[in-house]
Amino acid sequence: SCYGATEKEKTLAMMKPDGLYGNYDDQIKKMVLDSGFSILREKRIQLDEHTARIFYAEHSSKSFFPSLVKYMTSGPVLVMVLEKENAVADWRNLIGPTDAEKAKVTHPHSIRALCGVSAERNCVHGSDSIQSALREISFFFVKSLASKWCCFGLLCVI
Ligand code: RTP
Ligand code: MG
Repeated sequence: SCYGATEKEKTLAMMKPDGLYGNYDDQIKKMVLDSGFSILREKRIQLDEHTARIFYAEHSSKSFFPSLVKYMTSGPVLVMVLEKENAVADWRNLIGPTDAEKAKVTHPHSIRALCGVSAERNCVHGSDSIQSALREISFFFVKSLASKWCCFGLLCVI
């Protein structure tokens, strides 16, 4: 039999340190709920260097990587599992483009336009694909939350 599954898609959202420092959390949560997402889980954590490096491993060869790791460990973050139809793409649309300075011009109603300040300090994260969402939800929460899982006798598969 199968567990943990609803038919709705999930994504990992995060308020980065500047999102929390700036006290944007209530405003961002209101935008999340007004846009039809359910917040299935949330937790406030302090990323250490090791965890930040693994989370953003895809960028490890980029010139901005050391600075990104410093930024992401500069204070607590709030990680959330959001659920809704089309959650991954819809959350990316709601947060807006990576460069928050440009977002203020091109996507003035986006979350990054609201609380971000630059290409780096963009105050929120969103998984960029369904595969990334699976990895990232499993990274911060229990794996069983990330997707549907089924057990056949003692063998359980995700
Ligand atoms: P995220 O993964 O945090 O949701 O952001 P994203 O997909 O929009 O952008 P991505 O290319 O994955 O970059 C990850 C984070 O690295 C920082 N960054 N800095 N200085 C720069 O040019 C630069 N480019 C990216 C940002 O914090 C970005 O969100
Ligand atoms: Mg990304």
